[in-house]
Amino acid sequence: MHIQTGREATRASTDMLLGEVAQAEELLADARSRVAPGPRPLPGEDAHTEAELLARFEAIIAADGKIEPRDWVPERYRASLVRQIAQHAHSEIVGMQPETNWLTRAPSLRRKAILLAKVQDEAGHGLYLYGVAETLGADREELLDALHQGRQKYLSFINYPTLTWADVGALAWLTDGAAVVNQVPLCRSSYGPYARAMVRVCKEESFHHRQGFDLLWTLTHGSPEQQRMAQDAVNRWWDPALAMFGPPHQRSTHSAKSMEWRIKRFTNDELRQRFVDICVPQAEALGVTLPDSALAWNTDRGHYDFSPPDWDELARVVAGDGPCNRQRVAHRRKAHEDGAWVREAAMAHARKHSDRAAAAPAANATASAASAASATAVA
Ligand code: BYC
Repeated sequence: MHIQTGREATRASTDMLLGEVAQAEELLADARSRVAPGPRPLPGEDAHTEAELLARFEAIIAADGKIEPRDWVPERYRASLVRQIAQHAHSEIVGMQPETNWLTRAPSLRRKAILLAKVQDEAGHGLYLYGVAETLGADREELLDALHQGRQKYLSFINYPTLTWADVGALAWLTDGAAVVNQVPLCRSSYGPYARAMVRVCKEESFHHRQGFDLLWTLTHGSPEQQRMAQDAVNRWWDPALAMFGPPHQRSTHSAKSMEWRIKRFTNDELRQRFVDICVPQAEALGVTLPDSALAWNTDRGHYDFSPPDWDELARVVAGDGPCNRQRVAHRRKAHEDGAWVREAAMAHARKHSDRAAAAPAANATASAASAASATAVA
């Protein structure tokens, strides 16, 4: 009998997750055909009552179709999506900070290039997601104000420090790994623009996760000092990664409604369990120990048993009292202020372009009138 090695199991789980992304991509392509025919009513159309609009919305959800930006949606659906997508976008852009800390200290040109690419990807993910929130009528400036004033959140793990180079690997292996597990089902989210953004994001996050694994692999196969660094970083990032999935189901305020609307497909606990089951063979392949004495295979359940993270700590960090909350928000505000001139220059450039485009037909019309007049004069 062939026994799967840790490395084979690691590759198999990555392939499985990317396979699910590919399936979601196919479902997205034919989502239109699953929706009952007929015009999609818009708000304000007298012909449709609110009850008809709601029935249409519910039919799209029930058929596992996609809601698109011009569709009528109940206000609670819209608000809940904006809340989640804004939190997601903020997590991407504030999440660049723990890693940029190490860009200037990467141990080789190759590692530096990889890390630069990863951090740039995260900026890109933030942009897709703010764009998705805008399709729901949100204003990007207002979302950023809400982040800077602490009215909107970003994920808790970002408020922990990256103390050594090994943290760059552990953060990517564990938190990008958790992000992929969490986001693969979001590729099947009922909101079309969010689902499409997630397909691309998941493919990139999968690369982030693999480069984290590769970085840690190098350290765990290096000197005893490097092995100790890798283990220490894994010890510190395990609980923040588990907490990324959110509170347990009975304490989750949004899950039930989000699942009914097919924004989310699984509970926070189901996804957390999936992550643990995927991580254990990967840890074995790396040669690191996961810091949980309760971690054990449970034959009856067909899953690993594990200890939950400290929920009080999660609540404290989300409320703003983690090790780096103040530093992260202050840095974000400063980056926003420092970038004001770039935004102004981009807006001025865009205005110039649209003014030129608007003036072009008039200028062309004047030119052709003049040439017609001169042609007449010659004749
Ligand atoms: N940290 O009812 P619940 C990345 C909040 S970045 C902070 O379960 P829901 C990366 C939750 O927002 C991309 N807050 O909520 C970047 C809610 O608060 P509000 C990461 C948390 O929405 C750089 C309240 O607690 N991916 O990967 O059903 C480098 C109640 O929770 C947390 C995403 O952002 C937390 N851990 O489920 C490396 C995924 N957990 O809004 C990597 C998108 C919960 O009522 N988001 N809260 O004030 C989601 O999938 C869902 O929103 C969550 C929570 C699973 C996070």
